Amino acid sequence: MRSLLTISVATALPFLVGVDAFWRLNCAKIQTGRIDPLVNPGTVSAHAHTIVGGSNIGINATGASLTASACSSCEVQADKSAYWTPQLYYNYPNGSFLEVPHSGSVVYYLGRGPSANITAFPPGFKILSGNKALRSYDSQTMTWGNATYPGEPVANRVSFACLTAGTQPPNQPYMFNVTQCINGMRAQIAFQSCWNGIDLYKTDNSHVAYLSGIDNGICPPGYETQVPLVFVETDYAIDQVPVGVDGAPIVDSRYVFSQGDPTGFGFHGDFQNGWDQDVLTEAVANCLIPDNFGQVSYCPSLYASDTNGAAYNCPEQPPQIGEQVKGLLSALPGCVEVTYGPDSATSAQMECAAGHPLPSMTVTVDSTPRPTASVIPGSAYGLPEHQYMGCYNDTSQIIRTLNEISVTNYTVMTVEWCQQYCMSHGYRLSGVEYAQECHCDNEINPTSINANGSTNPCTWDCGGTLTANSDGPQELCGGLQYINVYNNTNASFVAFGSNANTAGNALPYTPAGGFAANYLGCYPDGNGGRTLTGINTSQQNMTVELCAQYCTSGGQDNTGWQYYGLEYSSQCWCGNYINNGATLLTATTTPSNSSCQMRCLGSEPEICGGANALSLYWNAAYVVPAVKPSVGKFQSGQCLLDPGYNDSGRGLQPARMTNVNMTVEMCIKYCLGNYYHYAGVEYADECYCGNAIMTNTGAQLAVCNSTTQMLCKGNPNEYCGGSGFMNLYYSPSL
Ligand SMILES: *[C@@H]1O[C@H](CO)[C@@H](O)[C@H](O)[C@H]1NC(C)=O
Ligand SMILES: *[C@@H]1O[C@H](CO)[C@@H](O)[C@H](O)[C@H]1NC(C)=O
Ligand SMILES: *[C@@H]1O[C@H](CO)[C@@H](O)[C@H](O)[C@H]1NC(C)=O
Ligand SMILES: *[C@@H]1O[C@H](CO)[C@@H](O)[C@H](O)[C@H]1NC(C)=O
Ligand SMILES: *[C@@H]1O[C@H](CO)[C@@H](O)[C@H](O)[C@H]1NC(C)=O
Ligand SMILES: *[C@@H]1O[C@H](CO)[C@@H](O)[C@H](O)[C@H]1NC(C)=O
Ligand SMILES: *[C@@H]1O[C@H](CO)[C@@H](O)[C@H](O)[C@H]1NC(C)=O
Ligand SMILES: *[C@@H]1O[C@H](CO)[C@@H](O)[C@H](O)[C@H]1NC(C)=O
Ligand SMILES: *[C@@H]1O[C@H](CO)[C@@H](O)[C@H](O)[C@H]1NC(C)=O
Ligand SMILES: *[C@@H]1O[C@H](CO)[C@@H](O)[C@H](O)[C@H]1NC(C)=O
Ligand SMILES: *[C@@H]1O[C@H](CO)[C@@H](O)[C@H](O)[C@H]1NC(C)=O
Ligand SMILES: *[C@H]1O[C@@H](CO)[C@H](O)[C@@H](O)[C@@H]1NC(C)=O
Repeated sequence: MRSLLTISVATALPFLVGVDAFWRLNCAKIQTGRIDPLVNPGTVSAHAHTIVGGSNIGINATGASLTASACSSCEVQADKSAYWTPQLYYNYPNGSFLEVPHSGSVVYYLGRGPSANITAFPPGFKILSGNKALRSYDSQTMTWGNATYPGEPVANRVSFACLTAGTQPPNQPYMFNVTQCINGMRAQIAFQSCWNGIDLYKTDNSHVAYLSGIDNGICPPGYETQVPLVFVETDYAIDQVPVGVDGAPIVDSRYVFSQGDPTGFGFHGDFQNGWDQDVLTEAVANCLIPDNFGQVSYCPSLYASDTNGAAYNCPEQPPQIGEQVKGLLSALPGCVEVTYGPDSATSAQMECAAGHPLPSMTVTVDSTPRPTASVIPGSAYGLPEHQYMGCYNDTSQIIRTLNEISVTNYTVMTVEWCQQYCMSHGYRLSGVEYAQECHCDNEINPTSINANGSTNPCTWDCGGTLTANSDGPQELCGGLQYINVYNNTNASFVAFGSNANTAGNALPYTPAGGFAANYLGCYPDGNGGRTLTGINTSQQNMTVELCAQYCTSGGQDNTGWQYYGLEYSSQCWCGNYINNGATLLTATTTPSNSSCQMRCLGSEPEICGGANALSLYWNAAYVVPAVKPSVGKFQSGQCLLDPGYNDSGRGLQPARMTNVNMTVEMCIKYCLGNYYHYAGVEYADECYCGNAIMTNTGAQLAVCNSTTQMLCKGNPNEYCGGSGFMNLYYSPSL
C-alpha cells in the first residue's frame, strides 16, 4: 500500500492575539520543476519549485486554467489553487545535490487583521511573498505600522521550524543545520493579506502589503481590503538524507534551496488563486470568522469536497519541463550557483547565461477524470439481497440523499464494507461516495435528485479495492458529490437505526421536537451586520437543544436572551433583538426560507440554519425588561436625547463613570452618593449625574423608545439607555 502524505503536526503558530479563526488544508506534491507562472509566465523559470494544488499547474497556468484542473493535491477539491516554494537539496561535500523529499505541505487560511471584514480574493489573484536573492537577515525593511501597532522586519515572513525528538528549538528566520531536525524541517512563509482592492497582480507585488505584525496588526493606507492570510508550511523529510557515522552530519554537507541559497533567508512562496470562487466566498464568510477550529469538517462548504485521498486521487503529475530536478544531480537546475552572502545574490548567479539552451517543455493540461472508471456501477458486487437503487446527487451534508449516519475511510471502503456497516447500525439503505464515504438511512431523502443516465457520474473506484481483491471486480464508489445507493431487500431485516423513526427526516425547516412552538422561522444573517448580537458559540455537536440551553440561561433572572438562532450547521447565536432590519424569509423572498436547510452537526434530523441564514427561535421564558420605573426615591421620567459625545457636551454634568457591571441601581447609588438629583444611564455601561439638564448642549427630553434601548452591561434583564440617549432618573430630595 502506498503511504498517505505525511500530515504535519499542527503546532501552535506564533501568532499574536486577534481573530484567531482559520482553516487548514493538507496538500501533497502535484509537480516539481522550473515552473513559475507568476515570475516567468510562458517560459522555464530560473529555479525549481515544489508545487502543491491544482493539477493544471504549468508555465502558462492562469487562474482559470487552474480552476479547470481535473483535481487538486490539496484535500479540499474546491481549491485548485497552486502554491509553490523552492525545492530543497542536500549538497554533498563532493558537490553533488540530492533532492530532499517533500513530506507534505499544510496551507492555512487565517482570519487576521484589524476588522472582521475579510473578503475572498478574486479570480485571477496572485501573490509572491519573500525574496529569492536574500542571503542574510534584513532588519531594515519594515512593514507599515504606527506606535500602537508597530511595524516589524518583513524578513519575518519566512520562518523555519525544527522537528526534533525532544523540545523543539524556537523557530528562526533561516535554515537549521543538517541532521539537527531528525523528525523533519518545516519551511514556513506568510503571505500579504492587505490588498489595494484593484490589481490582481503586479510584478513588484505592490498590489498587496503585509499586516503590521505580518501575522496580525493593521493594514497600510491604500491597502484596506483584507483578504485571508495564507500561510504555507512545506515539510522536508530530513530523516531521508544521508548521515555520517553514528548519525553525525557529513562534514561540509549542507542544505541548499534551488535558488542557490544555503541560508534560508531567500525562501519564498507563490500563490495563484484557483478556487471555486463560490466555495471560497462562502467559506471566507462563514468559516474564517466565527471560529471553526481550523477543521474543514466544521465548514460544510469546504467539507463538501474534502478528501483524505487527495494524495491517491490527484497524484504527482509528469514534469512539464524536460530536465532532471529529482534524485541525485551534479548541479542545481538552471545553472544556479550556491552563494552564501551576506550580500544578495545577483541574477547572473541565479540564472543561466543568455544562449544557454532551454529544456523542452510539454503542453500539459490535466483533463483526466479521477479516479478512472473501469466498470459500470451496479449489482455485480455487494452483499446478497442488496438492490442497486441508482446514482444520486449528493451535495455535502446540507441535504444528503442518505442522512442518518456516515463514515469516511479511504483504505477500507468497498460496497460490501459500507453495506455491512449500515446493516450493523440498523439501516437498510447504504450509499458509497467519493471513493471513501459510506452513508446510511432508512429512506431516501425525497428531495434528492436521481442522476441515472447515459453518463452516470458514479464511477469512481472504491478506495478499498485499490489493493484488496486485486483479482476481483473493481468496485465503484460514487463520485464527487454523487452517491451509489443500495437497498437491503431482505424482508426479515429489522431496521432499528435512530429507533427506526425516520419520519420528517428529509423535511427542511422542521424545528426540533420540543422547540417547535418557539420556532419563528428562517431569518437572514451576516450581510450588513448580525441579526442576533448577544453571545454566540460554535460546537461540533450543535443541536437545537444545545443552543436553547446556551441562550436561555444566565442574566439576573436566569432567563437568558429573548431569541436564539442556529446557523451554518454548527453556530448558535443569542440576542434580545432582531437587529439590522432582518425580516422573516418566506418561499417568495430573496433569499428564500430554503436558506435554512442545513443539518445540525450534532443531530442530522434537526435543521441548524444555513449560510447567512438563522433558524430563529423565541425564548418563551425570557423576562422582557421595562425601563425601570423607580429605584428608591429616584423616579424614572423621560429619556434624554444626548447628542453631545464629549465631556463638555453631555446633557448631565459634571459627574460620570463607566462600569462593565453597570446597572440602574449602581448608577443611582453613585449619583446619590455624590449628592446629585439627576442620574442617567446611557449606552449600556455609562452613568452621568448632575443637578440640571444642560439644554445648551443640545440635550432634550423625549419619550423613551424601547426599540432602541440597550441592556445594562451588568444585567441583561434591565435597560441602560442607548446610543445617544440616557434613561433619566430624578429625586427632588437627597
Ligand atoms: C558524491 O557523493 C555521493 C555520496 O557518496 C555519491 O552518491 C555521488 O555519486 C558523488 N558524486 C560524484 C560526482 O562523485
Ligand atoms: C494606529 O492605527 C490604528 C488603526 O488605524 C489606529 O486605531 C490607532 O489609533 C493608531 N495609533 C496611533 C498611535 O496612531
Ligand atoms: C550551524 O551552522 C553554522 C554555520 O556552519 C554554525 O555557525 C553553527 O554553530 C551551527 N549550529 C549548530 C547548532 O550546529
Ligand atoms: C468589507 O470590505 C469590502 C471590501 O473592502 C467593502 O466593499 C465592504 O464595504 C466592507 N463591508 C463592511 C461592512 O465594512
Ligand atoms: C504557453 O503559451 C504560449 C503563448 O500562448 C504558447 O506559445 C506556448 O506553446 C505555451 N506553452 C506551453 C508549454 O503550454
Ligand atoms: C437507476 O438505475 C438503477 C439501475 O439501473 C435502477 O434500478 C433504478 O430504478 C434507476 N432509478 C431511477 C429513479 O431511474
Ligand atoms: C480505517 O480503517 C482501518 C481498518 O479498520 C483503521 O485501521 C484505520 O485507522 C481507519 N482510518 C481512519 C482514518 O479512520
Ligand atoms: C427497500 O427494501 C425494503 C424491503 O423490500 C422495502 O420495504 C423498502 O421500501 C425498500 N426501500 C426503498 C427506498 O425502495
Ligand atoms: C459538546 O461539545 C463540547 C465541546 O467539545 C462539550 O464540552 C460538551 O459537553 C458537548 N455537549 C454535548 C451535549 O455533548
Ligand atoms: C464586575 O463583576 C465581576 C463579577 O462579579 C467582577 O469580577 C469584576 O471585578 C467587576 N468589575 C468591576 C469593574 O467592577
Ligand atoms: C423608536 O426608534 C426606532 C428606531 O430609531 C424608530 O423606527 C421608531 O419609530 C421609534 N419609535 C417611537 C415610538 O418613537
Ligand atoms: C445534480 O442535479 C442536476 C440536475 O438538477 C444538476 O444539473 C447537477 O449539476 C447536479 N450535480 C451536482 C454535483 O450538484
